[in-house]
Amino acid sequence: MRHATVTRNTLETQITVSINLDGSGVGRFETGVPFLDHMMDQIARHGLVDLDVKAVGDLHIDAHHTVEDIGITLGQAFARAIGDKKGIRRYGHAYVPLDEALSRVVIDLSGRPGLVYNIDFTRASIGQFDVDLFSEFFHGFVNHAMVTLHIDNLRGINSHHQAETVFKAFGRALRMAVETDPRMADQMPSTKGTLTA
Ligand SMILES: [Mn+2]
Repeated sequence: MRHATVTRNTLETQITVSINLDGSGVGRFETGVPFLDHMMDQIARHGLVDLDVKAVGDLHIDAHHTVEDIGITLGQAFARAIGDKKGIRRYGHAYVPLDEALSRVVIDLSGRPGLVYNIDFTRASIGQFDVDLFSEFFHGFVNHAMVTLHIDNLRGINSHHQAETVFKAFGRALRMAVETDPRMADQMPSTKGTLTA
């Protein structure tokens, strides 16, 4: 089983993330940021990963530190769980629609952090949730998961739909990339022989 638990404590947030890449899509979230919980549930369900995220953050200021630090801690847990990447597909991609909205996410478990983030949200917030924070979440994730991630919302009118298609596509792309490829056996999916740097 490829799984990991990471706890990250700062003066701003206290976060524990457990991830099982070979799970069945079970999500448990107690972060105090319900819309982020709803989005991370998409990662679990569509990524077929088990994800348990507990966070206590300085929400009396705003959700910024909590959302960013959850992205960081999730990235750290992912990096630990994926291990040496032998025998995996490495690349993953998905297009996901939801009514009028359509998003595409492409991931490379490259060992190098990189984010291309292209979402033109039609509203500044979804309920209480500031949509700027999605960028913070994904930056935190890629910088610590050490992956290359291209996120494009191709169209959409409803901002809840825009966000949800991004997170569902992210889950699907992640699932494809972490899956073992039986033809790869225990080979590294790189001519360089390593994906750790
Ligand atoms: Mn929804």
